Amino acid sequence: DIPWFPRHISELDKCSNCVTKYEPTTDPRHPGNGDDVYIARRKFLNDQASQYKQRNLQFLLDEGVITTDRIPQLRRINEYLQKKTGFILRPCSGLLSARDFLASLAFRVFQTTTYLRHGASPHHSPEPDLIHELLGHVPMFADPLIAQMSQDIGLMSLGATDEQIEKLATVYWFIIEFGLCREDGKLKAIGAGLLSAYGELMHACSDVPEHKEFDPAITAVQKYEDSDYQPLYFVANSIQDALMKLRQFALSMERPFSVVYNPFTQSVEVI
Ligand code: H2B
Ligand code: FE
Repeated sequence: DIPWFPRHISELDKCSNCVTKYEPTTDPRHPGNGDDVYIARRKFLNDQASQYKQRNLQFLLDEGVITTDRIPQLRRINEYLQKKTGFILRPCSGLLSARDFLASLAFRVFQTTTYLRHGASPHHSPEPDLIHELLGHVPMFADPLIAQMSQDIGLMSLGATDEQIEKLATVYWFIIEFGLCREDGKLKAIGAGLLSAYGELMHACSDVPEHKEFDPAITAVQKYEDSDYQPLYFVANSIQDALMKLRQFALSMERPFSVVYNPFTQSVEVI
């Protein structure tokens, strides 16, 4: 019994199941809990995100990608990314299930939140927000090799078992979200979760947490912290090296069929 997975980019309309936790409406730990203005703004944005349907995006050529005087618009970023690597951002309304998130990568689609973290806690965000997506993830998707490896990992996730998805998600977490690498003997952040959270970035590169060498087989079964700073980080040689190992790890997973992506029709064919 193979779990359902998207066969065409338009079926990502069915891949927007949010993991409901850490909501400002219900969770007293959320800094926006009780802030009705913030909750209403976030609801307005998330209602739009959940209405979103896949379609060809209209690119405006006469506008900048990111400017200091306004919140960047997905359309402009997409225009830029499309030219660089063919990746596109599509709005989503929160942390997605690992299965849905990884399935999207198979189509060179990055599901991105459009709300901002609450102003009461600017240095750390236990959930994705626009700053995390744009500063942490988007630069990676503008790199052709990283884009290709991300898509490969996405393709390997399609129809995978829950156990395989859990392992992929764990390695993804420790590398793409919270990974470090060593450069000239110094620790540098490669993970999007660190690049978008100044407080945790300082913590990660200090002597306080434990640092272990990145090895997907070991990393895949490591328990992680998702509501506070990590007590343990994995260190790779470089982001390319880390993604290559993650891709290799994904390719080694058993699956009773294989998939081929057809970029002309934006479809996955199963063989
Ligand atoms: N959902 C959203 N909206 N953004 C992410 O960056 C994200 C996600 N990352 N769901 C995922 C999970 C990832 O860390 C792995 C695959 O679980
Ligand atoms: Fe992320």
